[in-house]
Amino acid sequence: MFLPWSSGRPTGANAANIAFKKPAMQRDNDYKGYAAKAVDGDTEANYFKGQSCTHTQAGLGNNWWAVDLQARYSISSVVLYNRNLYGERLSNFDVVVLNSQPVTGTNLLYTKSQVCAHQDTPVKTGGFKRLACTKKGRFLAIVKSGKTYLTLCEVQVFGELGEYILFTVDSSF
Ligand SMILES: [Ca+2]
Repeated sequence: MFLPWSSGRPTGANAANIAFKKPAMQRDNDYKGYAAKAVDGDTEANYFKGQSCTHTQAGLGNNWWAVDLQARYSISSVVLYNRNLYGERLSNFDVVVLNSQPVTGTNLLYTKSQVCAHQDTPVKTGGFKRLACTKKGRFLAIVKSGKTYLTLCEVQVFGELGEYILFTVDSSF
Protein backbone atom coordinates (compact mmCIF):
# COMPACT_ATOMS: atom_id res chain seq x y z
CA MET A 1 0.00 0.00 0.00
CA PHE A 2 1.37 3.37 -0.95
CA LEU A 3 0.33 6.73 0.44
CA PRO A 4 1.46 10.10 -0.83
CA TRP A 5 3.26 12.05 1.85
CA SER A 6 1.03 15.02 1.25
CA SER A 7 -2.30 13.21 1.59
CA GLY A 8 -4.71 15.26 3.62
CA ARG A 9 -3.24 18.58 2.64
CA PRO A 10 -5.89 21.23 1.95
CA THR A 11 -6.54 21.98 -1.70
CA GLY A 12 -8.09 24.72 -3.81
CA ALA A 13 -8.96 28.01 -2.17
CA ASN A 14 -8.00 26.66 1.25
CA ALA A 15 -4.53 25.54 0.27
CA ALA A 16 -1.84 26.86 2.56
CA ASN A 17 0.39 29.69 1.41
CA ILE A 18 3.62 27.78 0.77
CA ALA A 19 5.75 30.95 0.80
CA PHE A 20 4.81 31.91 4.37
CA LYS A 21 7.96 32.51 6.48
CA LYS A 22 10.19 30.82 3.90
CA PRO A 23 13.67 32.29 3.24
CA ALA A 24 13.44 35.30 0.93
CA MET A 25 16.06 37.41 -0.80
CA GLN A 26 16.22 40.39 -3.11
CA ARG A 27 18.73 42.33 -5.15
CA ASP A 28 19.33 44.99 -2.51
CA ASN A 29 17.54 46.86 0.27
CA ASP A 30 16.29 50.39 0.79
CA TYR A 31 14.13 52.02 3.49
CA LYS A 32 14.51 48.86 5.64
CA GLY A 33 12.36 47.01 3.13
CA TYR A 34 14.00 43.64 3.67
CA ALA A 35 12.96 40.68 1.52
CA ALA A 36 11.43 38.72 4.42
CA LYS A 37 8.70 41.35 4.79
CA ALA A 38 6.90 39.91 1.73
CA VAL A 39 6.45 36.54 3.47
CA ASP A 40 5.69 37.67 7.05
CA GLY A 41 1.96 36.98 6.74
CA ASP A 42 1.01 40.66 6.95
CA THR A 43 -0.54 42.25 3.82
CA GLU A 44 -0.57 45.81 5.25
CA ALA A 45 -0.24 48.24 2.32
CA ASN A 46 0.89 51.29 4.31
CA TYR A 47 4.68 51.12 4.07
CA PHE A 48 5.75 53.07 7.14
CA LYS A 49 2.82 52.14 9.38
CA GLY A 50 3.01 48.43 8.70
CA GLN A 51 6.78 47.98 8.25
CA SER A 52 5.75 44.92 6.24
CA CYS A 53 6.61 45.74 2.60
CA THR A 54 9.86 45.14 0.75
CA HIS A 55 11.85 47.87 -1.03
CA THR A 56 14.81 47.55 -3.36
CA GLN A 57 16.98 50.37 -4.50
CA ALA A 58 16.15 51.83 -7.89
CA GLY A 59 19.18 50.01 -9.20
CA LEU A 60 20.38 49.58 -12.73
CA GLY A 61 17.38 47.57 -13.86
CA ASN A 62 15.93 44.09 -13.37
CA ASN A 63 15.25 44.43 -9.68
CA TRP A 64 14.22 41.10 -8.24
CA TRP A 65 12.76 39.41 -5.19
CA ALA A 66 12.80 35.64 -4.64
CA VAL A 67 11.62 33.04 -2.15
CA ASP A 68 13.07 29.58 -1.48
CA LEU A 69 10.10 27.22 -0.99
CA GLN A 70 12.58 24.65 0.42
CA ALA A 71 11.07 21.83 -1.65
CA ARG A 72 9.96 21.28 -5.21
CA TYR A 73 6.30 22.26 -5.64
CA SER A 74 3.74 22.14 -8.42
CA ILE A 75 2.87 25.82 -8.21
CA SER A 76 -0.59 26.92 -9.33
CA SER A 77 -0.87 30.63 -8.53
CA VAL A 78 0.73 33.60 -6.84
CA VAL A 79 -0.95 36.57 -5.16
CA LEU A 80 0.91 39.88 -4.96
CA TYR A 81 -0.09 42.67 -2.55
CA ASN A 82 0.80 46.19 -3.59
CA ARG A 83 1.65 49.28 -1.58
CA ASN A 84 -0.94 52.06 -1.12
CA LEU A 85 1.45 54.67 -2.57
CA TYR A 86 3.49 54.60 -5.79
CA GLY A 87 1.41 51.63 -6.89
CA GLU A 88 2.45 52.16 -10.50
CA ARG A 89 5.88 50.77 -9.64
CA LEU A 90 4.49 47.23 -9.40
CA SER A 91 4.21 46.76 -13.14
CA ASN A 92 6.10 45.29 -16.07
CA PHE A 93 7.43 42.23 -14.25
CA ASP A 94 7.90 38.50 -14.78
CA VAL A 95 7.02 35.77 -12.31
CA VAL A 96 9.71 33.12 -12.61
CA VAL A 97 9.99 29.57 -11.23
CA LEU A 98 13.41 27.94 -10.92
CA ASN A 99 14.80 24.66 -9.63
CA SER A 100 18.12 25.89 -8.32
CA GLN A 101 19.45 28.88 -6.46
CA PRO A 102 19.00 31.55 -9.11
CA VAL A 103 21.37 34.28 -8.01
CA THR A 104 24.87 34.93 -9.28
CA GLY A 105 26.24 38.00 -7.57
CA THR A 106 23.44 40.52 -7.70
CA ASN A 107 21.89 39.19 -10.89
CA LEU A 108 18.99 36.80 -11.17
CA LEU A 109 19.31 34.95 -14.45
CA TYR A 110 16.49 33.07 -16.11
CA THR A 111 15.18 32.03 -19.47
CA LYS A 112 11.81 32.61 -21.09
CA SER A 113 10.82 29.00 -20.45
CA GLN A 114 11.01 29.67 -16.70
CA VAL A 115 8.49 32.54 -16.81
CA CYS A 116 5.05 31.45 -15.57
CA ALA A 117 3.37 34.87 -15.69
CA HIS A 118 3.97 38.39 -16.89
CA GLN A 119 2.21 41.58 -15.79
CA ASP A 120 2.51 44.77 -17.83
CA THR A 121 -0.01 47.08 -16.20
CA PRO A 122 0.28 48.17 -12.57
CA VAL A 123 -1.29 46.07 -9.84
CA LYS A 124 -3.99 48.22 -8.22
CA THR A 125 -2.53 50.66 -5.71
CA GLY A 126 -3.18 49.26 -2.23
CA GLY A 127 -4.76 46.19 -3.81
CA PHE A 128 -3.69 42.72 -4.83
CA LYS A 129 -3.45 40.60 -7.95
CA ARG A 130 -3.69 36.82 -8.35
CA LEU A 131 -1.73 35.47 -11.29
CA ALA A 132 -1.96 31.93 -12.61
CA CYS A 133 1.51 30.37 -12.42
CA THR A 134 1.63 26.70 -13.33
CA LYS A 135 5.19 25.48 -13.12
CA LYS A 136 7.20 23.12 -10.95
CA GLY A 137 10.15 24.37 -8.99
CA ARG A 138 11.70 25.33 -5.68
CA PHE A 139 12.34 29.06 -6.12
CA LEU A 140 9.79 31.69 -7.15
CA ALA A 141 10.97 35.14 -8.18
CA ILE A 142 9.48 38.45 -9.24
CA VAL A 143 11.75 40.24 -11.73
CA LYS A 144 10.96 43.79 -12.76
CA SER A 145 11.99 45.46 -15.97
CA GLY A 146 13.19 49.03 -15.94
CA LYS A 147 15.14 51.08 -13.44
CA THR A 148 12.49 51.58 -10.77
CA TYR A 149 12.03 50.26 -7.26
CA LEU A 150 10.44 46.89 -6.59
CA THR A 151 8.12 46.86 -3.57
CA LEU A 152 5.96 43.92 -2.47
CA CYS A 153 3.81 44.09 0.66
CA GLU A 154 3.13 40.35 0.56
CA VAL A 155 3.64 37.44 -1.79
CA GLN A 156 1.47 34.35 -1.34
CA VAL A 157 2.26 31.22 -3.33
CA PHE A 158 -0.14 28.32 -3.77
CA GLY A 159 0.60 24.80 -4.93
CA GLU A 160 1.18 21.22 -3.93
CA LEU A 161 4.33 19.30 -3.18
CA GLY A 162 5.62 18.38 -6.60
CA GLU A 163 7.43 15.20 -5.70
CA TYR A 164 5.82 12.74 -3.40
CA ILE A 165 7.80 10.52 -1.09
CA LEU A 166 6.37 7.00 -1.18
CA PHE A 167 6.62 4.60 1.71
CA THR A 168 5.34 1.14 2.50
CA VAL A 169 2.89 0.50 5.30
CA ASP A 170 3.73 -2.83 6.94
CA SER A 171 0.37 -4.42 7.83
CA SER A 172 1.94 -7.17 9.97
CA PHE A 173 1.96 -5.03 13.13
CA1 LIG B 1 4.18 41.76 4.50
